[in-house]
Amino acid sequence: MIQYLRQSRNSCIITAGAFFPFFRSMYTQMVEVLGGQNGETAQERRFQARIDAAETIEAKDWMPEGYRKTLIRQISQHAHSEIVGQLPEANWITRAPTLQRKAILLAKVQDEAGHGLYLYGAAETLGVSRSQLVDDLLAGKAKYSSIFNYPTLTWADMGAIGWLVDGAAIMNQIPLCRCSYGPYARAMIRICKEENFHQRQGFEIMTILSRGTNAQREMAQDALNRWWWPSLMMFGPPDAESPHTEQSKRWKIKLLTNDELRQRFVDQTAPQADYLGLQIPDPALHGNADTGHYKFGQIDWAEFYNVIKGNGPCNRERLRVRKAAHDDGAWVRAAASEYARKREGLPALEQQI
Ligand code: BYC
Repeated sequence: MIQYLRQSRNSCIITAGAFFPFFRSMYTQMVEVLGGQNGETAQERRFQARIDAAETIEAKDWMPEGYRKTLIRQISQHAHSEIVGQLPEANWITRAPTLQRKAILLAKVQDEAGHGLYLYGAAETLGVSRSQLVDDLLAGKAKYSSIFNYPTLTWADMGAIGWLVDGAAIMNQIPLCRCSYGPYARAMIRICKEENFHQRQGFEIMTILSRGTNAQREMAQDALNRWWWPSLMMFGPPDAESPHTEQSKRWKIKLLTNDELRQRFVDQTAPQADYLGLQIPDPALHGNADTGHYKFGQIDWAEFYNVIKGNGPCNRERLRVRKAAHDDGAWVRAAASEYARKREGLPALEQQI
């Protein structure tokens, strides 16, 4: 695998591993590059020009260390979110109201596992191992989405998660299908197709409940009350307080800012709540005919920061369950590694069969 070892602001060494021996002869040398404006090296300027020209960056291409690190951070957080995100919904698989609902929920939760795997795979192309990423999660060093630290108290929460949480996820992730890093963008295309189904199944649960008995309508309203504000927090802190947005936009790791995506989500979701006959729990929410956007009330950012620091209602429980599942799976990983090791010893022809 290629490793980029940054030496100083204006120089870097690029080494290529055994998989790309020709890189070794071409590039294993100190590459002196001219300092440019804003302290950018010529190599960094060429890289930015590729981004500005909407070229896709691939795993073997040169990239600034900051770009690689930002991608690893974002993609791995995203992968962890998919994996931890299975837990709140898995809580309802055994209690789904019908066999059909159970089958749908089971398929959705399995999809989340698949999304996690595509994303860990995309992160691995950047030279980090999956086991390192998982260790960071279990040690509490890596983040996952704040939204999965809230409890799922009723069946209506399955509807609210699909409608709001997957709805917010799609809003965030559709632009990522056009992000600058090829392996991430391609993983996102596949994920978004499945997220669409997830969002629709959630909205359908909410539709049935909101047209049902009084008790069902109340249950749907209660779920909306609890999931609305945490869903708005999913998009991250306000732009003015987001340390990563500006650089990530420049690198096209993010295509839109946190506030832009949040506004789009509110604009899309408020009319859907009207259609359901449910009340969004925000007295300040109103459509503005002049701007074509909904204005909404103040988000409780103290709650958001508290959750991402590890103090949300379910943070400890989520990590405890995740760690137990990881420990329980140790024998599967050992068996798979042993199987792979034995296969590597087979002649090439047999390996292909
Ligand atoms: N939760 O400068 P900012 C899903 C952190 S999975 C926790 O704006 P960035 C689904 C942020 O990491 C949904 N932490 O950062 C799955 C940073 O901390 P560090 C997951 C958050 O990266 C199963 C700090 O706050 N989606 O939908 O430019 C079932 C400053 O923030 C959160 C993705 O991961 C948060 N909500 O922007 C159903 C999408 N927000 O790292 C559904 C990909 C911010 O410096 N990720 N932080 O310690 C992104 O688009 C971006 O990473 C974010 C944050 C918009 C989330």
